[in-house]
Amino acid sequence: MLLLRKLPGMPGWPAALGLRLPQKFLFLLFLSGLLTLCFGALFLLPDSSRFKRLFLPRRAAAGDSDLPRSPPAAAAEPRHASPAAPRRLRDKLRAAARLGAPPAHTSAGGSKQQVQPGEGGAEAGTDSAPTAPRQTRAPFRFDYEKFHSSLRHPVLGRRGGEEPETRARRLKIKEMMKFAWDNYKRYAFGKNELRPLTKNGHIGNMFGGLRGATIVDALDTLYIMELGEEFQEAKSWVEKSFDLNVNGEASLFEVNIRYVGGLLTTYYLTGEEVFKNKALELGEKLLPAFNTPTGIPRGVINLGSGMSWSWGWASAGSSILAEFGTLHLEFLHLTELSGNPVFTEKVMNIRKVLNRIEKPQGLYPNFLSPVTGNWVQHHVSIGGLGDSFYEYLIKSWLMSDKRDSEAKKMYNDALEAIEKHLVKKSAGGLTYIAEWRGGILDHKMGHLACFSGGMIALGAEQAAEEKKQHYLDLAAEITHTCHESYARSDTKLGPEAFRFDSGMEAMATRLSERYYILRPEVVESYMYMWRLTHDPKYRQWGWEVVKALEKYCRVEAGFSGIRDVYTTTPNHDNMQQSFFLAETLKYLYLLFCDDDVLSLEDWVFNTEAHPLPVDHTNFKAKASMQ
Ligand code: DMJ
Repeated sequence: MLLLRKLPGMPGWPAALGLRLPQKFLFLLFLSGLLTLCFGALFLLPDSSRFKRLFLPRRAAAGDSDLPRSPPAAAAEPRHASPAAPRRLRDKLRAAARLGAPPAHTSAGGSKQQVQPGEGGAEAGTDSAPTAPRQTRAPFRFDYEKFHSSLRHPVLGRRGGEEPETRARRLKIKEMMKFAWDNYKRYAFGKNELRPLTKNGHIGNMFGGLRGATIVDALDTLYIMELGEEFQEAKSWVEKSFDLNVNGEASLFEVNIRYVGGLLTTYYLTGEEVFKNKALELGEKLLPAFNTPTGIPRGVINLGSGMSWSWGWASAGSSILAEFGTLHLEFLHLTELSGNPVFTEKVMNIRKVLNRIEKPQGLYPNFLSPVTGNWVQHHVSIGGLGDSFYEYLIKSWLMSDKRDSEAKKMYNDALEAIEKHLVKKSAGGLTYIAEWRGGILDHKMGHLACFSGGMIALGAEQAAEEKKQHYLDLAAEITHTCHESYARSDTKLGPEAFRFDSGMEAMATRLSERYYILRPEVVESYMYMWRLTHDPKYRQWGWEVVKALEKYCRVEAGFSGIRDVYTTTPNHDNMQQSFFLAETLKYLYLLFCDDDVLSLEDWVFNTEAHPLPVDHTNFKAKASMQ
C-alpha cells in the first residue's frame, strides 16, 4: 500500500495511465487479485519447497528433512496456519509436559517454562511455534534376560532342609493369604479393599479413581507364596480390567508405593510385559505433580487432567516429607525400564533441594513448601509424615549396589541427628524415638515408627566399624519396645500409637490411639532382625502375631482391623487393608523362609514391601547420579 501512495511532485501511476477515479478503483482491485493469485500458485506447484524457502523462515521450511518421522503437515505448518493451530500447539506442549520433556520453545540458556496445569503455565508459550528439531530416541528395550541372570539367588530360594515347625508355620501364613484373597475375590473383586463384615467392596478416594488396589498390592505376595491360580486371576484382571484413564484425586505417594511399586515388582519377578507397560504408563501420569517452582511435587494429583495440589490439611500448602521423599526407588526403576531419564531427574532434584536447605539441628521437618522450598513447620517424626523418607535414603544406597554414597551420607547425618535429639530411654528401660515439635519433645511413638528397627539394622552394615554393633543394638532395642507395645495389650496386637508419659510405658493413653488396622511395621522389623541376627525370638514374636491375627482379626469373610487392642471382645473396623496382603502377610511369610527367598543381596523392599532389584548391572539410563 505504501508503494501506491502518491509521491510529492510525481503523478500517481494509475493517474499516469489517464484513468478516472472509478476506473482507478477497478484497476487496483484487479491488480491486487492478480498478485494474490500468483503468490498462492507458488505453493500449488508440484515441488513448492524451493519457493517456500524464499518466503518462510529456514527451519520451518526445512520441515520435511529436519523433523524426522513427525507428520509432514505438522512439521511444515506455518505459524497460525489455521485457527486450530494454537490449540494443536497447546496440546503438544501439554503432552510434552506430561512426558516430562522440555517444552519445545525452551531455548538453550533460556529459562525453562514448564507446562503447569492449574498454574497457567501452559498458555504462556503458545505463540512461539516448536520449530526446533525433535530428538528421535532409538526404541529402548530393557534386557530382562540380562537382569535375571544378574541375580545372585533364585527368587524363591533353593528350598533346603528346614525344620517341620518352620515349614508348618509358613504354610499357615500362606493359608491366611489365600483366605484373605478368596474373600476379596468373592465379595470385592476389582474394588480397592474388602469390607469383610458387610461383605462388599470399598473404593475410597486415595487412588484417584484407580481400582483394584488389593489386586495390584497382592500380586507379588501371591507369586512369592506360589499361589499360582490366584496369581493368574490377579494378572488377568490387570490385563483386561485395569483402567488407567481415570479422573479423580489421587495421593501421589500411595499410587506410587502401591500401584507403581506392585507393578514394577511383578514385572521383575515374571518378565511379563503387561506389568512393565502399566507401571510406565502410570508413572508418566504422575509427572505433572512435579511442575512446581521448586520441583518438589504436590501431594495430590488428578490422574486425568494432571492438575495437582497440596493436601487441605497440610499447613500452608506444603508437601509432606514422607510423601515426596518416598519416590526414589520406584522412579529410578521407571527410568531403568523405559530408558527415559526424566523419572530419575525428578527425584534427584528433590534430593538437591533437600541438600541445599538448612536443617534445624540437622533434623528434617515434615512440611516443606513446594513453592519456596522452605520448611513450613518444625515438626519432626520418624513415624507418620516422616518415616519412609529415611527408609528410602538407606535403601537408595542399597539398591544402587552401594554406589550412591550421597544417599548414604544423608541417611547417616539424619540418623545421627535423630539419635541425638529424639532417641530416649524410659524409666523402665525401653528405648523409643520421640517426636519433636519446634524443639519440644512429644514422648510418643506411632505404630508406623516401628519400621525403624528394621531400617536401622539394615543400615548398620554400612556404618563405621566401631558403630556397627551400636546400630544393631539400637535396632534390637527399638524392636523390643515395639514388641512390648504388642505384649502389653490384651489382644497381643499393638495400638496405633503408644506413649511414655503419665506413668505409662509402651501403651496407648488416648482412646483415639487404641486401634490396630492390620499394619505391618512391627513384623517388618521382626523380619529384618531375624535375617540379620538369626535370633529365634523374632520368629517367636512373629508367631505370636499370627495367633493374635487369627484370634481377633479373622472373621467369616476375611481379616478386619480392630478398634481397641485392649479389649478381647473386638470391635471390628470392617476393613481389610490392601497392605495386609502386600506387607503384613508377606513379611510374616518371609520370617519363616530361608534367607535366600528374596535375598537381601538381590532385593530392596519398597515401603509397601514390594521388592525391587538391586542394581547389579549398573543402571544405564540414570541421568544425574554421579
Ligand atoms: C503402608 O502403606 C506403607 O507401609 C507406608 O509406608 C506406611 N503405611 C502403610 C502401612 O501401615
